[in-house]
Amino acid sequence: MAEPILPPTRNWHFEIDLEGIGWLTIDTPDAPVNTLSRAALEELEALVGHFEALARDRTLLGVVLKSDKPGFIAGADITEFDAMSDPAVLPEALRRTHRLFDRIEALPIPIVATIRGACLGGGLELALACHYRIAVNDEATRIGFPEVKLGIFPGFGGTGRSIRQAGPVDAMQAMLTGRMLKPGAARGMGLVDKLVRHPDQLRWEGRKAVLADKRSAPAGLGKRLMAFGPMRSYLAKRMRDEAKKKTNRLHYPAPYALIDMFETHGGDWKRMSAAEPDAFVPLMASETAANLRRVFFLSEGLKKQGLRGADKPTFQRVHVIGAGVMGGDIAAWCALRGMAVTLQDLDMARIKPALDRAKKLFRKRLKKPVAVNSAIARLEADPQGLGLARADVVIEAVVENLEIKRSIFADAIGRAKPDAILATNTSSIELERIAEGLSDPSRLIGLHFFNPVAQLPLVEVIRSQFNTDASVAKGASFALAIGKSPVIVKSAPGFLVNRVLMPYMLGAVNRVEQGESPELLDAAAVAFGMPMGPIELMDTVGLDVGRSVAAELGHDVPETSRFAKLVAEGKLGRKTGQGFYRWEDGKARKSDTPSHPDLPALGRELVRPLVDETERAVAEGIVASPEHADIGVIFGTGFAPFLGGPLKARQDNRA
Ligand code: T1G
Repeated sequence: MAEPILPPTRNWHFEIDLEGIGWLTIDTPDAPVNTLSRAALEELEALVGHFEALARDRTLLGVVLKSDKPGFIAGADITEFDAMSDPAVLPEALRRTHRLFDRIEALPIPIVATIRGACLGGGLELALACHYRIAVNDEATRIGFPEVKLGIFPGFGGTGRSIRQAGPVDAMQAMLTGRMLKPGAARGMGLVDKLVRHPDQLRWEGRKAVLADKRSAPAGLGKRLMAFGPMRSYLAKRMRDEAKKKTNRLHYPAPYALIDMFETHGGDWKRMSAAEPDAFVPLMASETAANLRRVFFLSEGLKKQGLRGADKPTFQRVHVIGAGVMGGDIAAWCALRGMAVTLQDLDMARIKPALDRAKKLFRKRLKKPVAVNSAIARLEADPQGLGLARADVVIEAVVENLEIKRSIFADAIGRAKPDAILATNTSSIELERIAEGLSDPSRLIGLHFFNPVAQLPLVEVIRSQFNTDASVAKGASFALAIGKSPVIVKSAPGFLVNRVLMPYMLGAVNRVEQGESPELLDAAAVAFGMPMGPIELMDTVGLDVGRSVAAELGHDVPETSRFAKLVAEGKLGRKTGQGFYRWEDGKARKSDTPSHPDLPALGRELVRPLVDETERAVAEGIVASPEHADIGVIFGTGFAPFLGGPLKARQDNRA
């Protein structure tokens, strides 16, 4: 029926059907997702030249841009960014893409983007240069500008075009947060024009849009108002204040550079886009951007620890034993992520508070009552432990008591499905000691979650000497299935994260004992790039917990120390309202920070024991590679992503 009138290139396939509609398919070879590599853009340039000629001949009525992969386009090709960062190459490359997108927009025939799956960064910028956008309204479709997470902002004209379509408030918000929007939200903002329910409808709706010569309207005056004159300065100031609460300009310059650009040029979308290349180049060439790219690839690499292809397991039912803070929150998280969960504890009174917390989480994250209710229905109180026999994954999170854990798993191994994962969330008992007592010790792995479960992306998958590669890989697969990032860690005291945190926290506590100000130390760690200072962290973790972890790791806390005294007096930190700080409404009350000539240098000093300990953990083979240590410590402690991880920071002489 349809004939390819232009030979397919490496990345594109184009054909015109009998109605005169052109179908342009992107298919980046050898990659799971489509990207706009330099080659793909050059090939597109040639194609657009043909479209111009065909439109003049009236042989082409319009073009539908589509992907046959599960995703649309995941943006520019990040693997090329190191090479592209060269200031001698980048500005011209960007301007060339700007000219290409401008030519697409200037075509007299309608160009319609049909979107399914990921439509991100440069992919969204290309869609915005088309005349009309149709997206599938499903769970897989995500639309957004994740560039800030890579230390940059949109560079293919997207800063201006998103403001044109969505108005400055929503567009800047999308670019500054990097959030991936659901199709409904993108439609509400004006980044997308029409939604369909199913990918199969894209073809029909794309055709209709071409035949009707559909053209998306820019944002109305009401939305654009904030881009004008004094309103724009006001908005820029508000956005800057907001950014300051979250990031330090010295560490993450991209959001601030984008706001500056908006303040100067945001009144005219064309000028905004035209200003992009000059502001973009220094960001792309920065150490921050290089390190954030490293974090992206390391994080993607963690997915390879799971089982893939035909071996990829599916998980439907999770049984959690222990409805305390960790067990309850793990159960809630699994239910949030679509698993059917049974939560077991001795009686309903112990399970109820966990269910209440879960409801709060569901409301906060899912918002829509239908979604909230089905998550609530997926999480079932199970005081009898009936769910265990049906579960694909059994997670134990009861008190840290060896005998209790042994008896739980002795029972579980007899009743659970033979291929179910059996996992303990212990953070302090050696995995081997729990496993030893079992009829098959190879069945037990560790799945170590972090508190708060909903916020920390890391799960340490703990491997005992009895485990096989396949059993830990299955554990990693489960972590991935619930949207967490797994790092496989050898069973050893403190695993990776607690082990490296403890010397950092205790080092700071020691300095407080010697009279230094907690406020100063915390401010220094934050100035270095930590998300929270070590003293505030100790208060947050709980001084009793901190002390017992310290003891397990062989760190001495003298009875006469202020730390030991606070624990003895029940001043355990945030949870009791008093620790090193006094706590009110979940916030530490801090006095003014004493002045210090070089806060970042002091921060660096404080962080040194953490970096040293990470080096030791790698030397002892606790994790598979230095890269796993870096990403594990970033995801488990929040260690400065812009430095690329503790070991990368040391290598760069930054820690
Ligand atoms: N470039 C290169 N590789 C990419 C890529 C990209 N943009 N996106 C994904 N990959 C690779 C990834 O490394 C992994 O490879 C595989 O694809 C993922 O497959 C000028 C500057 C799209 C939501 O930041 O968020 O456009 O490890 O099946 O889990 O403004 O990847 O398999 O070898 O595991 O379903 C902005 C980042 C670029 C998107 C898919 N774009 N990607 O997740 O996938 S900046 C991004 C993602 C830009 C312009 C600019 C996710 C995903 P490997 P998968 P997934």
